[in-house]
Amino acid sequence: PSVAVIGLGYIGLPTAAVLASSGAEVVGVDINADAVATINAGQVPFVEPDMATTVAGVVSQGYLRATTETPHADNYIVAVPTPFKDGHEPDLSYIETAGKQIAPLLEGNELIILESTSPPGATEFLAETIINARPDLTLKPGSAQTVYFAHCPERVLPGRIMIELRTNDRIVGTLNGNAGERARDLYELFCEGEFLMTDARTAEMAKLTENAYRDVNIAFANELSVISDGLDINVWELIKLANHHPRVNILQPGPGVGGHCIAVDPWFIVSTAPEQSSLIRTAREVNDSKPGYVLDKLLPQARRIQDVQIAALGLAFKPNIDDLRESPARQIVGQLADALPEANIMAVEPNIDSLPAELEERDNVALTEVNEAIRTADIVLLLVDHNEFTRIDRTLLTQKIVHDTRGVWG
Ligand code: SAJ
Repeated sequence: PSVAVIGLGYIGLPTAAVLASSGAEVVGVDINADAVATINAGQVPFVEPDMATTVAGVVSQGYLRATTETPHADNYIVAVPTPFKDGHEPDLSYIETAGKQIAPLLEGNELIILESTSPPGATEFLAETIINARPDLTLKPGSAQTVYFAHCPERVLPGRIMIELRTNDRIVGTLNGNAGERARDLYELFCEGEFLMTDARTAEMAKLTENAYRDVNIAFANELSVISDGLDINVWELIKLANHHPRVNILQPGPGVGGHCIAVDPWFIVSTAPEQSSLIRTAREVNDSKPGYVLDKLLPQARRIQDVQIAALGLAFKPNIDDLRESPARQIVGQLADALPEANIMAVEPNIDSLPAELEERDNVALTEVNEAIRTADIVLLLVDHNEFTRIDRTLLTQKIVHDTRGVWG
């Protein structure tokens, strides 16, 4: 089959690569000409374990090529971003643009799969965008002019994408006709998981539900951590004990929830049903308030020390990756730098070579090696449980004020 993957980001590129390595003829489309050139040279524009070798292989064998011009294909996979605008309203403009790019190329009988995480109704919106641009086409199944739409949300975990693309179960939501069956046939080329067939709207909501569930559970843990602080209880011990119960499984508290999924997707539910989503909204607010709570605990201590030296361990949004997007650690370090102009903040992030621009330009923040930072620090603030930090020699921490937001040092 011929497949065009629209959007070569964190989901589109790995998906294009595994499809191509399974024998499909894949064209990847992206507006970023640099990313396109990089891929066509057999390289990758971002790091994901095992992706580089797959991309290099399929590009050199001619199964995958990248372009900025959308081609005609029998199957389209739309994997563009769905960020939110101010007020946490979903921004469907990338989906709309993708639809307008695809519409003029259609001949009838194509399958268009939306993979982007989307608010309920987004697949219908994509279909309407295309049918409005091409009134000669139809959603009514069975004619030569029918175009078929399905929603197959991605659910892969960054850092394990190349494995989980093949092994995760796959939700397939049909908008019209046999779109779901056709989508399943396509994904079966590489996906060994179970296929769970439903309608497009339920599929959209299922993806949001998974991430909102995790967000609510983490918010519960974060709320417990604040309660425990006031009671002089170690929240990690508390949760470990409670989790021994066979029907209790509480996640871990931390300095906040980051990344581009769990901190974003629940808002799509809230904006769709604001009156009914009070728990989901509150969970988001609890998790978003956690960086401020960490700062409120630390700042009074820091202000009591002249020319205070602070080691801030970790900038990524979660352990053992280089992804700093929507990272609470990064936000905390930025706000520390604002609040303490006289401090020396040693940011430690073993997975990057240079600080992000907003920290790089500060005089009081420097990227520092972990042992050096701990040695000179008055205060050690652990923000991310990277392996490099969990295994450090604890004796280095005696004499220091320690804020361990991940509970890794007991
Ligand atoms: N976190 C905690 N405590 C925990 C677990 C996580 O504070 O116990 C924090 C992390 O530090 C991080 C954030 O939550 O800042 C999110 O990390 P994550 O590992 O929970 O999830 P993501 O955002 O990397 O990936 C999620 C996954 N969804 C679920 O596990 C339900 C992934 O499978 C999805 O494909 C992905 O979102 C997505 O793209 O939606």
